[in-house]
Amino acid sequence: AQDGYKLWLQYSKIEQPQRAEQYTAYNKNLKLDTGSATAKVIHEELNTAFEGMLNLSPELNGDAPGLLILKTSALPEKLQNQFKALEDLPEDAYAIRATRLDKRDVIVISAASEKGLLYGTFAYLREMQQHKDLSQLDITDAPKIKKRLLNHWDNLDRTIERGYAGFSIWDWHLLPNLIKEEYIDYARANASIGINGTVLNNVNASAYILQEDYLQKVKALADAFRPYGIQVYLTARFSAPIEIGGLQTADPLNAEVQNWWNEKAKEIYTLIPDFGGFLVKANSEGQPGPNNYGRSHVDGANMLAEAVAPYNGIVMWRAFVYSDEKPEDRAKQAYSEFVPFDGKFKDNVLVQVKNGAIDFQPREPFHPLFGAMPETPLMMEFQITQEYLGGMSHLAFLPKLFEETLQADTYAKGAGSTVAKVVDGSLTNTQLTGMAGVSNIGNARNWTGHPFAQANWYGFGRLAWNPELSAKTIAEEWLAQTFTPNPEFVKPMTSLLLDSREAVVNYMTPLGLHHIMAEGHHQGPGPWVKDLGREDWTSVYYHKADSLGIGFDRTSTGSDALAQYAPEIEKAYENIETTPQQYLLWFHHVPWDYKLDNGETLWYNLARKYQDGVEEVEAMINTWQEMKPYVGEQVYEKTRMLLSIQLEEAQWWRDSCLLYFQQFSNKEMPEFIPEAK
Ligand code: GCW
Repeated sequence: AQDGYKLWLQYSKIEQPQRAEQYTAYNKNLKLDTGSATAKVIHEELNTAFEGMLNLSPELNGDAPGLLILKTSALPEKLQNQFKALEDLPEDAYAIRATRLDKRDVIVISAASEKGLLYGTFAYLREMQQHKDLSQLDITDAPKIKKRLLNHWDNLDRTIERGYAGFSIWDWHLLPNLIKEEYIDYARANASIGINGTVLNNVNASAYILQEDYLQKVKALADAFRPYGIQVYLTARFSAPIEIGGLQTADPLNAEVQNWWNEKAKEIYTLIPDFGGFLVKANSEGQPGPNNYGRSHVDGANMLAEAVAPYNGIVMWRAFVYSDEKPEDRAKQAYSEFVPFDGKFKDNVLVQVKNGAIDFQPREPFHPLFGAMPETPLMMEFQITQEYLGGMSHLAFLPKLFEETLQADTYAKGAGSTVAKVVDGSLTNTQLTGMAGVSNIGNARNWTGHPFAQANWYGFGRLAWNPELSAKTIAEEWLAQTFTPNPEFVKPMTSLLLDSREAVVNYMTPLGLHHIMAEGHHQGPGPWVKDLGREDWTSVYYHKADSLGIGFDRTSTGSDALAQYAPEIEKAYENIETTPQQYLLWFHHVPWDYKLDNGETLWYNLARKYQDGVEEVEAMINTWQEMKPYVGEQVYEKTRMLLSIQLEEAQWWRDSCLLYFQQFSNKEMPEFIPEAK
């Protein structure tokens, strides 16, 4: 059944006779050194894939191989020259070539490392699943980012913070003894898109994960993931020395505390020699941290960095801070706090920064920290789970959002200094680079709840490998592999995916509005939310609607958050006329009668956007109806029902936001807005 369990690794039967013939000719005889655990994984994957696509069990290491998967050093001498390019690339790089060997047409997949061979194999299978002509293959590819990580916000009781796909897949109770099939399929899926690390537990951390019994469970997972090139990481609760170590303090400058972390690191690395390191949320939303002891983020991060440094571990220190005391615009606080620390962190520390300065909104300008800390490796944190984009019920293709942030220009070193170049290190020649995605996976049968949320996991992985990939390419790849490469399906569905995120922006937070979601769970509208005990948590604070207008003045007449951006941006956005419309209300408090480019007022345009959002969901529903012949019954029905929920909720957003804002604008509802139900 097409219940979605197999994700994009469907390996559906190839019906087209010419393709099937070509694929069988290449793949029926396979040369592969199966000595290592990773090589065994490669062999198994090929068997599964060829069985599914071609009904073929390839012969292994016979006389006349059509597919050779060999480290470059093990290639027949006459082929070595064709793979020279790999010498200058990172060891995860691979090359795939259709070539000739002993008068035969062959495909060669080669790499310097076993991991490279694994990635090359998955890339090859990706081509096959898209029904590409193999006789022209000539691909050389290398990851542009070193640490490509999922962040699970999974708690030890298996609830997931902001998770919409069931409970955690980590079955702590049955670990370390039971290694579930799901763990292996999880590893396969991640390896297939180049993800090479996973932080198993929530950043709002429990210290218990660091206790001996839990570390045994973590070790079992690390052992299961290792052949797939996936390292395991944990979050470190800053107060763990007190909570599980029996110390009086967690002060990072206290020798006993330092010693406790050093010993803890030693204990972990004895069990898990390739443990990746720690992710830390400190002094943020009530979490403990170095500030509790009058110490800085640098003191805290460097202490942990020292503990894991002897084992090549890293520390990912989050910049998602906004202090309880300071009345400053929340959008400014991370920058204010972290920029002075530039260059002060140890070499094995990355500062992990969310894509925007507020919090994973449907649309945010890029975080001003990108480009502002040239002496510090900055790791991108995207949210794959849809905390603010409709949770489990809305179809929103996030690679479009990720692409928008990555391609934004920071101007840090003049025009063309994109966020992607900050994150991949090329702008400042930074060696340690990373990208994290807050996972949307749970124990749902199809992993992600919404069938189309799988595309966001897929897209995140592809962009972590290569942040220059386009959302369009990702959509096409994912659709072809998950459903069918038939262009009559892929073409309209690619448009649907690419437009879907803008639809959400339109019916939730058009024209630069943000954080007007309902309180706490963040699902559905709540522009009226006030008095949450702190001004910077209330929706009213973000939209600031009053009789004069709407929007948050972040120019020099307001919070001046704009001054945190490069002068090119600051200058353009300081002026309402030259501010991109999509960020209008992010940076300006705009009069209701202000005329936008189309000559209509702000009020009119706001209403228009909300209505556009609703109509875009209607269009999605129509497109989906036409896709019925191309997809399985189960996924068709499920998506159809989810889209109808999305439509209702889009209408709810439109009606409630416009009715609420109308109290301030005092204007008639434009005629295209249907009467609210
Ligand atoms: O997005 C907000 C969420 C919190 C989350 C926090 C963070 C893990 O509402 O649930 O906590 O950000 O990123 O730390």
